[in-house]
Amino acid sequence: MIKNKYVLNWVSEVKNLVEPNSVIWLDGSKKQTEELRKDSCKSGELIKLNENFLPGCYLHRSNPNDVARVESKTFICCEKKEDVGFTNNWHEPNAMLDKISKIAKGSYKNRKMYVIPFSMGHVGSKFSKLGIEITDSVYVALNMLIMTRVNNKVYEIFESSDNNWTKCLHCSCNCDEDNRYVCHFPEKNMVFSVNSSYGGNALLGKKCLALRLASYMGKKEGWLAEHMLILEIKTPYIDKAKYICAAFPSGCGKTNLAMLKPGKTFEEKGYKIKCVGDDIAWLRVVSNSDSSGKILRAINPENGFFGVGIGTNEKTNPNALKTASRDTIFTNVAYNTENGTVWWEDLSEKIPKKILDWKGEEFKKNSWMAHPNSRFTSPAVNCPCLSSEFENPDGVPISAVIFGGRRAKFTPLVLQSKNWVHGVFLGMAMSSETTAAASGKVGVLRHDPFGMIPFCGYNIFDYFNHWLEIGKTLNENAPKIFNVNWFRTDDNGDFIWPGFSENLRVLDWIIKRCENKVSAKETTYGFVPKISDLNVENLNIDEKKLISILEDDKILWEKEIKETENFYEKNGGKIPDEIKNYSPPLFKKSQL
Ligand code: GTP
Ligand code: SPV
Ligand code: MN
Repeated sequence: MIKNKYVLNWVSEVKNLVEPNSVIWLDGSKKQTEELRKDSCKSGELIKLNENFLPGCYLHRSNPNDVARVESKTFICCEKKEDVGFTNNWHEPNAMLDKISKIAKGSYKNRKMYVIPFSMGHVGSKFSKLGIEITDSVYVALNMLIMTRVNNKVYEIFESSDNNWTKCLHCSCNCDEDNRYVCHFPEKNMVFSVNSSYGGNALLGKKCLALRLASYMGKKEGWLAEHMLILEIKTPYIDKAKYICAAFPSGCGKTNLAMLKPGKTFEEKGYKIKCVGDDIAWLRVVSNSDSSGKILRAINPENGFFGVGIGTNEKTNPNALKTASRDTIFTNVAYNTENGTVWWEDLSEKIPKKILDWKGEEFKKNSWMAHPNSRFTSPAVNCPCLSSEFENPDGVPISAVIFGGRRAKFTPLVLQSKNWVHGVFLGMAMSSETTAAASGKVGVLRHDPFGMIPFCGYNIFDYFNHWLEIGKTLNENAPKIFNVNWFRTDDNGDFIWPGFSENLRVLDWIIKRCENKVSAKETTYGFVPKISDLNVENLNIDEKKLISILEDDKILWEKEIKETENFYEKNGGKIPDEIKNYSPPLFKKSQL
């Protein structure tokens, strides 16, 4: 138990509200975790998988109405509506607190209340933030134990942390969709979520704290909380490892890029990729150790991966499969009843003979066996390519920032911005086809600036300006900014670029650009590779098609810029003057 009086007061206040029959403080110990796992198997919340094939692994089936984040039920509750901007749902805080407290009242009756003190980021680092999640779901508790740092050191640091931590209250209730709310109270440093126990709605350290509230804190304190992977890359032509951050919207390839396994051609040359993070990055401007000005450093605040099942296999992402081969909770995947393992579409060519779908039902033709947003929750330490810098409390220095998304017909394979300000525009101009990570239609093109549309906890126009300010402090040491697109399709709807391990060819060009080792073709809208500079050795791709995705289409950009400007104006804002007027002028005045 923690003795900090602010902590005790809040825990007791919550206890009075939710009325549990017992309170259990989680400490992350093996013994306690094992007890929770046993309890959850008894209650049916988890199914133990075959210890020989998947040691320490469990299957969880969520309520079929509760399979993804629900953006329409996600609110930022603060005093002034204009503070949340057009990308968030706003609600007056006290009225919302009243409403959800009524829903939560007595909802832990005959249930246990789990109190989970956690650290996002390395315990005690200046990058890190503390939180306490209270939940009545043993599934949520076990996920939090994987995704965040929960240990004795966290308990110690809480004693001297006064009120400086985030309150995260989760109530399973009866999973009633109509009364589902995920509410953030930035001014109270609090998250309160009811009637969903799924992923980003319920593991409150993740999207709620580490993005929505953290982005708000970052704006106030001068740093950035981003929906970004962090990867380490070693190339034969540079002695030191380099680090790249990449922001892609949900379901657009962060985990896959972060765990990329180089193909034979690159491996033999000495290329290595290590993973620092796969979903969230916290970035700070700090003085460089050799006192050559300021640089951007990043940490991954999480301690595990909440990865997408579908599409993950031995070919596409062997590192993720290894990561999920022990001590993992699988959610909404199919169950191979013959050998007590799991399955999802594309995991293997053949569907296992004896299988139950994600709802626990028999095989049905033309229906998903695993849910499209089925996930694995695995500890970071399981990852065979985890970077040794994962545990560096000072983070890693960032050389390049990449933006990207799913665009079947627009934006080239890779494009380098002309400078930071232009790079911020590329982030603002991001659009992507929606995926199963959030409820709603899949494959609909929508604006998703910086991959943050569901996650920026304050006015997105202030966020754009915050990015511009960060660029000014970094000055000439600012990372180079790029845009990539692995998802261009041909007339048959097939992906043109083979993706996955082959994406290293693009990373290679990006690093060479950062190191001034390669020139580029300059277009009005950025720099693209000369075909001779992209390593296509042993790559099986039609040259004409490759050329088509390397080209930067002027006409489409003109249309896109107009559309982007209209979109922001329609929503009561505008492209910052700095972008409109910056020098050298990349866009004609009439275009922006
Ligand atoms: P969130 O966890 O929702 O934030 O997703 P993410 O951005 O980490 O995406 P992830 O890496 O899990 O990939 C999502 C889907 O895209 C999976 O089905 C992948 O198989 C697929 N995918 C990832 N990278 C590529 C790629 O390079 N090409 C193609 N065609 N598909 C990819
Ligand atoms: C995402 O949707 O971007 C995810 C999954 O990473 S969730 O944790 O549910 O937000
Ligand atoms: Mn994500």
